[in-house]
Amino acid sequence: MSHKAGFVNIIGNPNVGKSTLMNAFVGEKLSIITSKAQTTRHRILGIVNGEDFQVVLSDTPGIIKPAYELQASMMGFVKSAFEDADILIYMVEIGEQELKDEAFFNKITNSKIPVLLLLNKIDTSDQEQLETQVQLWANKVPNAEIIPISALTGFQVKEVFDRIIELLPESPPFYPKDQLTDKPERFFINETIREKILIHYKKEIPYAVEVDTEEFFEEDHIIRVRSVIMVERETQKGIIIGHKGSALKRVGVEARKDLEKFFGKQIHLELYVKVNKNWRSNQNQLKRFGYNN
Ligand SMILES: Nc1nc2c(ncn2[C@@H]2O[C@H](COP(=O)(O)OP(=O)(O)OP(=O)(O)O)[C@@H](O)[C@H]2O)c(=O)[nH]1
Ligand SMILES: [Mg+2]
Repeated sequence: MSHKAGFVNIIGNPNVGKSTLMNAFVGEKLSIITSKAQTTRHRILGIVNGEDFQVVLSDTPGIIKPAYELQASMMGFVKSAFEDADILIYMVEIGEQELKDEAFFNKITNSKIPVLLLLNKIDTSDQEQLETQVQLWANKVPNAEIIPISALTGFQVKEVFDRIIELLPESPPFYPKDQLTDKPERFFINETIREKILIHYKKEIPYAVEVDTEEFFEEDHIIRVRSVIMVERETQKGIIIGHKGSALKRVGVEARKDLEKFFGKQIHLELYVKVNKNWRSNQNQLKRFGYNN
């Protein structure tokens, strides 16, 4: 029996719905999703296995002009996603006009591999706007196949997946058939906590935060976790903790609920906050947190 497999890498501007789409394909919440830009900071694999296929999806950070080391590393992940793709998914959202980074945009328009341009969030548009947008992107990226979708409602998501399978090259699988992702358990704990921080704190705070899980003990019926929330400055520490610890407590309660669903087990989650001065601009710290490319 023939077997198909390959890398399908999702790229695009921040906040267009890349992570929502990957989670929809995989059927698990591998990537965190919020209404804020720059939610995703890593390249995260989501693997969909069938008897005669393996689709290795990559969710990537939204494309930005990097202003500090962390963002430069995030763009390194995007770059790597261009290098090993068998199929590129370029996601745009309704109303969007351009990809801000010209070099990346040229890579897309000159791509030798198939490009699926997914016009997302069409649940928020009408027919007329949709037609104008399809025309706009057909002119800008003539080498792409344009498919309007809604990653949120699932509209046309199955059709995109079927098209991916058609386009996939013949190949043996790259990963064991029961593998879902390339990231370890601790990564999903860090990300779930960071999602709650993105949701509950304003302005610069979420962008100054990194989460590191220092302890992870799995017992029969419970997983015991201790994670540190790192901020860049003393003032941010106070804001994260909140009045009598109430803000931090809310993060802990909400993250624990999500993690219990994700792991299917009771979770004991201990959180504390630490200042790690300017970690976003420190190469060694970034390497330690997995931003090494
Ligand atoms: N209305 C609508 N909203 C959507 C759709 N897809 C995603 N969203 C919302 O758009 C926001 C961003 O979604 P994400 O999946 O986090 O976007 P992203 O491209 O991964 O963002 P970054 O990781 O920051 O680059 C969230 O609030 C989603 O719920 C859609 O099809 N329709
Ligand atoms: Mg994302």
